[in-house]
Amino acid sequence: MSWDDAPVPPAGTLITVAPTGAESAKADVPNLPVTLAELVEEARRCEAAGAAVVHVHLRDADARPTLDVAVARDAVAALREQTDLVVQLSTGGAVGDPEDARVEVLDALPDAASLTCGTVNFGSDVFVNRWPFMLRLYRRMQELGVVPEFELFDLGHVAGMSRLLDECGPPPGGHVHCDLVMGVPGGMPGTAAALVSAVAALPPAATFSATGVGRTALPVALAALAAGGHLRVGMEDTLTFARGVPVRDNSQLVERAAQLAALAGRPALSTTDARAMLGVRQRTAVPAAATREDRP
Ligand code: KMH
Ligand code: ZN
Repeated sequence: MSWDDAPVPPAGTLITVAPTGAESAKADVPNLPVTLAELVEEARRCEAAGAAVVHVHLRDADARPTLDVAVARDAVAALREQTDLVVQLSTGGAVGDPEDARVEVLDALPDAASLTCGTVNFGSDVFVNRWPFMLRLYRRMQELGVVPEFELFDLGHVAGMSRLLDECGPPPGGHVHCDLVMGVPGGMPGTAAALVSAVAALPPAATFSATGVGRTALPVALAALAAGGHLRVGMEDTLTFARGVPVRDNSQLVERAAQLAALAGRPALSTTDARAMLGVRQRTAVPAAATREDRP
């Protein structure tokens, strides 16, 4: 018996940044990245700080949430050109967005896209994800080869994800990765106990990241690392860096996530390793010299 016989945790930590979201208004949060230029610049800084995936919500010319496919195509192209991040489009959009638009945004052909696995109360609203819609979204991702990230806001969503996998088979790339979105009023609380319960219910080979909204950001990040999970951070979920201190920008949150990951002995994964883990196609069009590992 050696003290080193304990199960080996994953070697690195996948850091996803969710820089914009659909819930905050630019008028209230002036440093929120909403234009394409702001999004790309923020993404570049977050990549340099340790992010490997960018979860993208789009805004129109008036900074309002949009699922317009042309806007999405431009964002996917610009992010691919100027970063090596895995580009994950949101299909959740804003509460109340029509189902057709939430599916059609996949025509922008991102590397990956979110797929929420059930309906949930969302503050004073309801974020509706009917079972037939989940099936439609998942099947379209399978057709297009877009890798899903299953968004789980509640314990019942874990069952929704398992039901999708049972009925439709594995996702493109073959690997199941989900994100526990915790602390939304109406969803599961952002506590270590809730995280442990959700993780215990995941399919055996699945990996997970977790994000805690608002003041649950740090406890959830620490619990996720302790449970062998990965991290999502960003201004979609957190606008306060510490009590009474507003977030400076998304890279500040990524830097802190990378520090926590390093302290946990599982430093931030490179974009190449993130692709391998998630089953996302490697960038064949990008010369090796342009990947993050090779940049000065
Ligand atoms: N904005 C929320 C209603 C996702 O991106 O897929 C949904 C959301 C989930 O953010
Ligand atoms: Zn989102």
